[in-house]
Amino acid sequence: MRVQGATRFILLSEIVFPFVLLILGVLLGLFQVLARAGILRTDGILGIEYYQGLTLHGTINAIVFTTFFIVGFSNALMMHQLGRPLRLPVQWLSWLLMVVGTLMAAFAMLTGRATVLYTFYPPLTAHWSFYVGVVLLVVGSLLPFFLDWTPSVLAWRRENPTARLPLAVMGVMVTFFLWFVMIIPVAIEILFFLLPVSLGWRETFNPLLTRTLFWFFGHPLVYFWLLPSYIMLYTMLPRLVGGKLYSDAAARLAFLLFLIFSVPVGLHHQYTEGGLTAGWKLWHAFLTFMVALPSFITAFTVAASMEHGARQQGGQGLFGWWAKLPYFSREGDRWLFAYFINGLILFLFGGITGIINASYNHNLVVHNTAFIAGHFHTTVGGLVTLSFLGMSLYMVARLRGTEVQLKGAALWAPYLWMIGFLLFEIAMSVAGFQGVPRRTNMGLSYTDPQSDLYRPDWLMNMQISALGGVIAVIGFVLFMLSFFATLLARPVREPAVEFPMSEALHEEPVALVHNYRPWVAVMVLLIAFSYWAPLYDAAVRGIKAESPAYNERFPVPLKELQTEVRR
Ligand code: HAS
Repeated sequence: MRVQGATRFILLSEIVFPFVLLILGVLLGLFQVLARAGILRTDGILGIEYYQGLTLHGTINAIVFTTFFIVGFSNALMMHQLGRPLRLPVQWLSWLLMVVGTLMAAFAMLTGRATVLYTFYPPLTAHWSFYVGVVLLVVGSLLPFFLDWTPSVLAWRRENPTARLPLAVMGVMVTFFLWFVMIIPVAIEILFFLLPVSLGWRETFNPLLTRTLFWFFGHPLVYFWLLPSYIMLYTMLPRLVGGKLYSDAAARLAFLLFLIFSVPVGLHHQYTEGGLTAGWKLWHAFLTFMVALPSFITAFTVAASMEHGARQQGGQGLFGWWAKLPYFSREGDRWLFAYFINGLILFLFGGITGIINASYNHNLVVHNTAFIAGHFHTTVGGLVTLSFLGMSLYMVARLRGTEVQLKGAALWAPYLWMIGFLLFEIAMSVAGFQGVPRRTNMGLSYTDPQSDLYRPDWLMNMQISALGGVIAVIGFVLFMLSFFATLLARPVREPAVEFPMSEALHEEPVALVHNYRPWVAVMVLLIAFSYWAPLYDAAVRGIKAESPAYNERFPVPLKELQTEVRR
């Protein structure tokens, strides 16, 4: 599908703008690992203080880069799959809100007014521009879903009353419906508590309630990141390996299971928090195991699709077919496979560590340790980032009408990223068992021989994790070279929106995966059931300590400390 003018500008900038910010995010990640290993012993770099850098690293990489990419990718995919142009007024407004929101949040973080980490836990308080920026980014990201894709899907349905909704379209709609639902609690947190305190309209907030609202959003957020990767794995990866998607119904079932299980699990981030009843934590633990189910389905369906493709290429035997996958192929679009397979390898570790985190009693060993950082660098930092990077390069080449440049660099990048983060993950997991904390400038404490806090037994794993971080950053630099060379190369064909879409091998006639109403009903009921009591605990009868705002770099209006502890 040809693309020109404003549509092309919007799509390209939704990929390129966050990527430029990601460069800063990745650099600050390098600073983190070097500081934690005691190689850098400073409380800042380039004028950016350690926790300010950690806030920028988390917010840019996990919120800004992901949100922009997901909107840009979904815009292009919806155009391609439904064969309809984008509604430009909606897209301009969405683009403007996202860019202005990002710049406002960036201003607050870069000037030290929002050193609150990406979880913005109260009583840490940011300047109002940070919260308003986040709100604008989120509102902007939702506009295309409501005002562009939904009307397009309805129109498509009217024109094709008997056809099945394309799998990729269904994936995008589930992702954004989930995004809309999870935004509700965090919007309440920001609009009713954080923003009023930051502006001086309220004096205190209740940390337990605001954290509970945050994790109501915070865990489904990870599936907002993951589902676009799954769309690529189901609808594109099979074609790249010369095969077909093994089961269309299994893919749809996986998306629908995410719809019902992604949200009511947030208490697994709060197992150690007082004031919430143990029984409800256990209930959320059970549901967390349920949300791993669609990922298990994905593991088997994707493996079966790869096997089908490899056997079409002559692969034989129980394991021999693995050798027929295009690990280092430069032919056509097959280079993209390297991004998916390396992401999948990392996600095997991300999945196992996630299940360890989810286990109520194991979590007590790993919570707030380096283990958690290991986990999320193989999930959001693994499969999600690699598939987003690979697809960014693919889309930039198509939208500019250029060939992918420096294909060798583009091919090696995901392998280095995978090796780096595998090393990082293993070292951080062992370190977590040793008790190494997360979110700590260890270069000025535990890995500094001059410090009273020095822990020589923690040093080796921190150094291995730094080595992993350096290898991954070398991979990122290779990617960056290929990305910019491709962006700036001379066009050789018409700019287009194109994707390597796969067919399905089996399209089972399972009515339930085509009827969304019962799934949405179960989703709403399960969320209501799982959250009414924790919210009641947090708001009314748990540890209800009203806390004043805290920000060391800008004064938050505050009259006096009010603490009220109730049973
Ligand atoms: Fe998580 C904390 C539990 C998935 C991200 N998670 C985090 C945090 C982040 C994060 C960012 O229960 C930190 C938040 C913070 O700052 O405090 N997580 C889980 C569970 C899953 C899970 C059960 N997480 C993710 C995904 C993320 C992500 C996905 C980002 C995209 N996580 C937790 C818990 C905590 C947590 C607790 C709180 C910990 C604490 O105490 O603070 C599951 O969804 C995972 C299911 C995954 C699988 C893997 C399937 C494998 C596949 C690959 C197949 C490979 C193939 C190729 C076919 C079951 C699909 C093989 C090829 C070869 C060559 C071998």
